[in-house]
Amino acid sequence: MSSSRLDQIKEEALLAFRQAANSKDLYDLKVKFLGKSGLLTEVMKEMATLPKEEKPLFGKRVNEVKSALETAYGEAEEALKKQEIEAKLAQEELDITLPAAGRPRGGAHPIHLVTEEIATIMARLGYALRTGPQIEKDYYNFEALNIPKDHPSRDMQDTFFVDQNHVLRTHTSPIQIHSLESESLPLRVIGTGPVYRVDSDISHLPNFHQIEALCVDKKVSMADLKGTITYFVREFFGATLKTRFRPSFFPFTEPSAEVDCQCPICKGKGCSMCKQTGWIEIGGCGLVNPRVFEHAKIDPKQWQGFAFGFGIERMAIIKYGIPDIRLFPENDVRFLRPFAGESV
Ligand code: 2NL
Repeated sequence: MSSSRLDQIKEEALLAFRQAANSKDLYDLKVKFLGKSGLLTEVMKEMATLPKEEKPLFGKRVNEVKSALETAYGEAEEALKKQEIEAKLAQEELDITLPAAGRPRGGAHPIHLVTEEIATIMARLGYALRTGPQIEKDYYNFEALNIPKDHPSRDMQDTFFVDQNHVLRTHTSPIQIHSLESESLPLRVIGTGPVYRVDSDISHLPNFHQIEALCVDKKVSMADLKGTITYFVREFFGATLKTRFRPSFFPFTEPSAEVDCQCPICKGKGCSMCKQTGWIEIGGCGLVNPRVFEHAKIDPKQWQGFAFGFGIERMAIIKYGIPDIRLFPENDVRFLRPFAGESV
């Protein structure tokens, strides 16, 4: 009786495993036939009622059936899993042409763009770009530039001191001093980068940017300086704008001048940017003071030079009509995006 019951369970289980509609049903069948209180366990319990001599053979048969069912279960499980994955894949449609969620692109900062533009214009005149250290010895920032010991810029109130002998450079001129010391003459370089001053109000930042040009050659004159700046202003601000020079003073140039150009916003007619004057100051210039050459061990009787310097924030403000210098370090994307060539 037990033996035929065993065959019956086996046939029933094999059929049921094969016909299971999904993994869940199949698992329930496993519990029903092979589980701790399943049918096969029940049959095993009957073994106790058998005569002693039939027990080994019966036990062997139960084990055979058990292993046959386990194999069948494994096969059925695998087949169902495969089926289920295929059904899922057929149902889930993956549209690889769908655009991904946008990721905003970065762009160059306007200070960087203006620096590049100035460097590109000056490169056409043969000027090479130099940067240099932002921490300078007192000598390079002041002494070599003929800035006297009692000059206000040497005061703690105006300059960030790193230690007694080192400062955060207050202008880009020390870059040019390094060039004078290390490069061969004649020389045409522009020095650019961040500079630092103890200064912070609505129109001044403690950290801003400058660009300076230095030309050293034989028989360099004020006419060369004016010609170079006039070319530069036309290229940078617009071909029709005039440039004018007003006498001024810098310790490192003699003679010295302030450079004005016709206001690029109103083209010289008068507006709020140029305070109705039609002119706007863009920087300073002059012929290299012979004392600067002497510091750099260059013979001022043999060599002359001119130099000029601009504030980069100021150039950008004038060119693009930017209302507030504090926008530059703020990094508000609404301000930066149009410069990066993206709409707001
Ligand atoms: C300004 C004025 C200026 C210079 C910078 C210079 C550099 C050397 C020798 C002589 Cl190594 N001069 N630079 C000269 C005149 C003016 O900058 O208003 N900058 C924002």
